[in-house]
Amino acid sequence: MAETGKEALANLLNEERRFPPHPDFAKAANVDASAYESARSDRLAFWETQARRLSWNKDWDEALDWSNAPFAKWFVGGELNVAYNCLDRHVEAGLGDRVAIHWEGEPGDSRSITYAELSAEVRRAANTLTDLGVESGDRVVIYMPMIPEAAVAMLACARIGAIHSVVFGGFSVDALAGRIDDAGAKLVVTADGGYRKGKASGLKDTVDAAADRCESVEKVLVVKRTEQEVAWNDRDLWWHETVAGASDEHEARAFDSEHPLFILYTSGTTGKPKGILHTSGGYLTQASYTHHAVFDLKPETDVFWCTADIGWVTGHSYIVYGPLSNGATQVMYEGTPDTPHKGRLWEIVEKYKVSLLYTAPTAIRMFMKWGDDIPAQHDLSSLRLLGSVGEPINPEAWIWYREHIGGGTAPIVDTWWQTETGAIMISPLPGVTTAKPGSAQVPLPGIEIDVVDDDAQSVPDGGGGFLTIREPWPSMLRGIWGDEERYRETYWSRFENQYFAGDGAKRDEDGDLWLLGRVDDVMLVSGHNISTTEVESALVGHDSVAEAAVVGASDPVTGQGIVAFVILRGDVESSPEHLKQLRTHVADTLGPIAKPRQVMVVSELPKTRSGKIMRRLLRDIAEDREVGDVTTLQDSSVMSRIKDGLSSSDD
Ligand code: 6R9
Repeated sequence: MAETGKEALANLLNEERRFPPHPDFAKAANVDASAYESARSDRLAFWETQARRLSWNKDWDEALDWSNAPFAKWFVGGELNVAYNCLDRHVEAGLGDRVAIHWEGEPGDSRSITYAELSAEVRRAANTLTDLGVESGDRVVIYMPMIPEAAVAMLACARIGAIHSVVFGGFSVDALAGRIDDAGAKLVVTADGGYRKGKASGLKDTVDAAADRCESVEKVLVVKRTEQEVAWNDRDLWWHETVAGASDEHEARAFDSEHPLFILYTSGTTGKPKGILHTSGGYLTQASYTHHAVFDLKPETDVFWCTADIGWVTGHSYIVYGPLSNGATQVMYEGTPDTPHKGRLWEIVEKYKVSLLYTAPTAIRMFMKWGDDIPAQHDLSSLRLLGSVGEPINPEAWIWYREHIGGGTAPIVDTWWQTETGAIMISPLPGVTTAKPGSAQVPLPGIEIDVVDDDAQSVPDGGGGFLTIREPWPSMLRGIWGDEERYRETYWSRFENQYFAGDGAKRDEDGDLWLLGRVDDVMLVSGHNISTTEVESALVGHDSVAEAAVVGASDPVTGQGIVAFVILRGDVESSPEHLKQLRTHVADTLGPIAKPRQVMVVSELPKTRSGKIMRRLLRDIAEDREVGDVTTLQDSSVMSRIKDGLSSSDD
């Protein structure tokens, strides 16, 4: 641990396991080490080469205009149509019969949709949107379950130059109305409902209540999915009565490379949600290239599956734009992983012979808790690569994922990125990088990442600090919708000329990056900044623990004391002795400074819809306060259940 007072973040965890790529995988990989060299010798030329993987109606004059920093323009003067790039060009290349989406409904219904079919449906939807008065630059809110029409609606917007804003199908009337209002959306696309946890859950009533409050909404387009009763208003139209009958002839007009493509709201930790704005050419270039490079996609043979919801940026970049621009065949699943049974995901992997799987650490830890025997009942031998996104993956979860899902051989790509970055920024390249469990490792070719101290100076290898991005990248956000100042303030004011990501990180002795969680969550114990991630990983490293969340609670002696919430594996029974063991285990792994003051056993943790633990709420419990704003929780009743069921140990 660094001794100086300038230490930004302590470096406690030591992980020695190494997994080099299998030589056969490396030999056949889409991208080899030469990509790093070409990006290093000419970064902009490297990104121009990646942009040429797409089809442009008009070539660009300049790769990057950064003269108005922090507002970037990429592929300046170029023109393209994003939807054409995702669909029509594959059909024109003779791939119309290739399956684009194997869709699996929660109740067990399924549909396989080819590129020709998806392309035609998007053209019909584009004609319908135009008929409804939606024009280039207008905003459309999409509030849908995980059904193919969600992707169709997004692509129809892209095709006509309308800006989509997808809102999670689980969000409340308030959250939805706030987002509709902020964007001034003309149209809302929704469904009667969707299936989750074995039940039809309604969406239309939430849209009705939100639209009643929002003057901008002119029409509501409704897909029939669950066939439940819905109220009907003058502004409502059924999808099957409009889109289904529309013409499938539609010319894809070319738009400027910087034409806005979508807004996606991130909740952030406090305040009003930020509408993150993305544009066309640069975004698609990086979403497409990273999908090709990081997942090693072979479109002729692979079956890709990203389990994210479409309302999360991961669903935008790695269900819609990345995979479709690359002509991939992919799986899309409507429901939850435990419906009707805990092996549902593995049953789907087996059914479609999924070869590339992309999911979140929260899901992996849940599978660990459910037990090894569940995936073992299915043939998972088709899987040849696994991905992780959303949070740091604890080394033990990484090892479990590789062993029990990846057959002990599949490489794992731990991909760090954000809504704001648009696409993957830090990740191993599966054919190049010797993997270290728990580390996202290296910036992708063409991406300049740093870890800096409070004074914006790079920390040496072995040091910890703040993760920053030193150079503009193609899929970077172009601002916050309607709030230029907040964009500068949030991302560009803490360090001069560097993008501040809000994450803590350390650089190990080899220069590899380890993400350490949000800097807002860092704990200050006896003058040391300790990351939540390292303590959580140490706890998950104990045989009995499936999942852990730690927070710093104010402490009269140490400033903050570490309070841990743990979910135990399978049938483990807790006892005061066991909880004491856990505290000792952390001290043995990381040093006495990181020993939790208190460990509490819980059966669940408060999470956002993308699976991120909301430590702010746990801090309220640890400090015995009223629990704060729970509106972005996946399940808002979880907090009272946690409070009621606590059992804990302290000295
Ligand atoms: C894609 C996405 C962004 C935040 C990010 C960081 C965390 C995402 C991670 C990771 C460690 C990874 N995060 N991937 N932390 N390792 N591989 O998640 O976007 O929902 O905007 O969240 O998620 O804290 O800053 P978003």
